[in-house]
Amino acid sequence: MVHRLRGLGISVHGLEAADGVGGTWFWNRYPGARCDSESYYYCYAFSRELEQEWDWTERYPGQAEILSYLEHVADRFDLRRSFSLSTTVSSASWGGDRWVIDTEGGERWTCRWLVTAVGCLSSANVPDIPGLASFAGEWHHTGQWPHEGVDVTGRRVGVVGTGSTGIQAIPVLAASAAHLTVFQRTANFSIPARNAPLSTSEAAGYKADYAAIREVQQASTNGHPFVVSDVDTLALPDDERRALFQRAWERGGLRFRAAVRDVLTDPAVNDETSEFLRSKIRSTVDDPEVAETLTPRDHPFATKRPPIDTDYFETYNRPNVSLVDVRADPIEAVTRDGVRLASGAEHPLDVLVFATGFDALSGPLLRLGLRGRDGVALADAWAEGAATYLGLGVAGFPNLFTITGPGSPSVLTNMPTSIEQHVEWIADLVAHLRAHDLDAEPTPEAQARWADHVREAADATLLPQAASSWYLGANVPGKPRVFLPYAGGFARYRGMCDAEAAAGYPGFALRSRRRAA
Ligand code: N01
Repeated sequence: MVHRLRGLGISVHGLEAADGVGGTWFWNRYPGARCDSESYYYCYAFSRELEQEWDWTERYPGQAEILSYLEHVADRFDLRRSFSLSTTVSSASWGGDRWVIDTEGGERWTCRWLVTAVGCLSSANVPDIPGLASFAGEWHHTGQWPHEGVDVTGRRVGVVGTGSTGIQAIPVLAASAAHLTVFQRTANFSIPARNAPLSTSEAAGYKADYAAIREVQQASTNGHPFVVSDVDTLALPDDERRALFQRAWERGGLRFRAAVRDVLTDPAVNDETSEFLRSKIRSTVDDPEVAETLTPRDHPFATKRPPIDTDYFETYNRPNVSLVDVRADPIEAVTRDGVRLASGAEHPLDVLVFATGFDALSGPLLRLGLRGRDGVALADAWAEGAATYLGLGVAGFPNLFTITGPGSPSVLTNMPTSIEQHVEWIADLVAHLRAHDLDAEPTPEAQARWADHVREAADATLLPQAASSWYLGANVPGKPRVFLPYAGGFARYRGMCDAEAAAGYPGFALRSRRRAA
């Protein structure tokens, strides 16, 4: 965004809480942290030179490699001079004709346009468990992992949470811990990632093919360069259907979904797919009781964000790993020595890891302390749940634009693709506002229509069936239940954003600054 606005000749400055660049990849340094999108397309597309000069080394990039890439981008485009690091925004208020931003360090910034790039998954959700402060060992949330690392060699480690993060961290922690106890509340589906080094010829092939790869991404439902199969899996004989699932399983990763048409819209297709994945858990995990506890039965496959893994289910065959079902026997307290369950069972621990996710999508924006027209706090405007127009702006908050905000495809897509689409769209809007000396904010009518459409788009899929999903805000106690991301597909969404711009932004109230002055 900074690069793009600079290109328009606009004075731009970035405020960043961390003391380095990298965002999610700066903070999430837990053991096993790796991207679920493949490296050749989990990257920027705005610079052909950048695409060609950067060499990815693995099918899925690890945290350290992505962080080096982002540091390279910051240097390559000379971005650091436009950022203040270690600068946490404490509040931002619309002052009538500009935004006034205060930081925790006592600085004050003003700007005409405020663009948020705070990410969707940056507000750590640490469960409020009685006694945590009394724990004599060390505890960490995966999204705030110590930069010096945590040596678990020979120690007793507990992990709470079996989402994408827990599923990545558990096998790596188990390899060095004396004992690993996994506290599972909801069993999850997971597909083998099948990570491997990227060969020179594969990497060269991707580089030669980027124009076509980007085209497929732009036309896709979720920003991944996968063409969704047109095979009607239900029409196949059982053995052929299983063979299709098996081939997709062997190829691994998020592209498993692309092999199964209608998996998120047709319950019968989803049932077949979910049953195939459950059979894989049974055939991988030696102890049938442990396998049953690990088998998801409360939500259809992919209605919660589907994790991908390296040896996740295999890890439960290790003698130093135990699984505790905290749905059956909930965590009652953290004690000085470990975790105590409602039954009174005690699990002594030296290290406790919370892989418990985030106050997703709305949380990072609420933390900014935003106040719009008439001093209305975003927290009040969103008391019934986050509402935006196109996920790009909020009624009552002039000249505020939200990269991958709630109500946009964001977390249902390959994030760099959605981020770039928003950056381009916001840059065009800002150029329009500057050219015509206008302020802009979504109209309440457009925002209400969009909220209806976001709901309809989710209801046309099986996604709302996952009752405990963070897509719905269900993972944070007291958070309003609203389906937050837009599930209507990336290409369709991009078309709607383009149409909004082409029509002169009819969903926005555009006010002349001259008249206001
Ligand atoms: O968080 P999650 P995450 N007691 O919310 C459990 C992205 N990501 O950090 O399902 C006990 O998915 C909770 O249980 P339940 C990706 O988009 C990407 O794993 O609520 N358990 C669940 O098992 C992902 O989806 C990548 O019943 C508690 C877990 O903690 C998103 O980040 C890698 C609990 C939280 O799972 C978030 O994933 C990792 C409690 N009080 C993540 N509270 C890559 O691309 C929560 N849980 C690499």
